[in-house]
Amino acid sequence: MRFDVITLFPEMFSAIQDEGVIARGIKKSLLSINTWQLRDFSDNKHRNIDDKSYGGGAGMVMQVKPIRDCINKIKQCKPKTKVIYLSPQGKKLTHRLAKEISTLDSITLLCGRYEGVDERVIEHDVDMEISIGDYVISGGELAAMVLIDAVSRQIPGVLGNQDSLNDSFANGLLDYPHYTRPEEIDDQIVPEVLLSGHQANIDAWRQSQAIQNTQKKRKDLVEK
Ligand code: 4H6
Repeated sequence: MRFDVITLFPEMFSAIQDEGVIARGIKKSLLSINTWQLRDFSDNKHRNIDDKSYGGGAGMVMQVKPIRDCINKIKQCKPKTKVIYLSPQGKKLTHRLAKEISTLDSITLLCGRYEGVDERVIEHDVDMEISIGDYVISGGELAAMVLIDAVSRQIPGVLGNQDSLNDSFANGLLDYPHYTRPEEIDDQIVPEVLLSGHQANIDAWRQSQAIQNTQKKRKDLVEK
């Protein structure tokens, strides 16, 4: 999978490219991230890509021309790329949606700043508007990085083992509790079954804990 990212802050993406799961995926050539500085598509010497909002108000709006030119440039190389705009108005990102996106060959992520992009970009150039949750953040970059991480983990071979199969949500449930050494600390002990060596009992206990956890912490997931 190739991610092309359109942003005013390409340096932010070093946060996910230099270490961790995504860095490993890049090393194995299972994925690549290409950033595009939107200011390079400005048509003026100040490198502006935004202007005042029609109708008034304080905020600035990202203009159509630089964004459209940048997308068209990416499409010269990847004509079938799906353009995703990260915004609070988008369809909510879930495990299921991340998995669907992970089957695509090329994704272009458009990161908004200011008040977002001119609506005509959404109408004409954007294939899918996605939100990472019902809250506002200062720019689309962090949302794009969340999407890149969640999608990349679903690409076969990106995770060392195939533990994504056991992720919370992969089976519609939350995770079971985890313990490591020591067996006892400040009078808190590890559940006996985990020390028993009886794998069938351990699996059954974990499954039942996952169900109880989901009941207790996320009733909404159980009802669905
Ligand atoms: C598009 C439009 C994504 C992008 C407006 C982005 C939350 C999410 C942004 C804005 C985002 C999400 C700019 C509006 C800052 C508020 C960038 N916020 N905003 N939930 N912010 O996925 O002001």
